[in-house]
Amino acid sequence: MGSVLERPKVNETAKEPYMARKRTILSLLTLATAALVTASIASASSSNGATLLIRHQTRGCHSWALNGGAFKPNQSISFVRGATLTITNTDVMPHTFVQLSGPSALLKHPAMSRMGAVATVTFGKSGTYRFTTKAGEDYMAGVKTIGPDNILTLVVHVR
Ligand SMILES: [Cu+2]
Repeated sequence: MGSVLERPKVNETAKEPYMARKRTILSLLTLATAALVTASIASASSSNGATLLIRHQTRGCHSWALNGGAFKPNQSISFVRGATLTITNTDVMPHTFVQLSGPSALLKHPAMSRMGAVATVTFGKSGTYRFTTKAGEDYMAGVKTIGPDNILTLVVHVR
């Protein structure tokens, strides 16, 4: 730019706004690239699938865990569009996976009515989906639990 200032020709000063614009466009591109990198980091935490395991436990009767994480009745996860959640029910009672709100998810075999039954849910649209399960009666008599049965809830955010 120093040489432009040393030789102030009319046509070269006319270039200035163009050059300035070009720099602005370049820095916008840099920002856009940074945004894309940020987006891909964000989508790394919003995966394209997960597993959800329902188990029996004495306190609260049942709980569930995502991807081998902590068992707790209320879970949430972020997915990219097209992600599939695989649910396995190892509880001593049936659970039917039920959608409460959000865009319609594709549920396959939601009635998990034997030990080890598997359901899948596929998320085709962006939005916030809410689920619970409807628990049935124990498969066998004499199962003892402490406290009221947990109500399992799952919130799924899809980008
Ligand atoms: Cu249970």
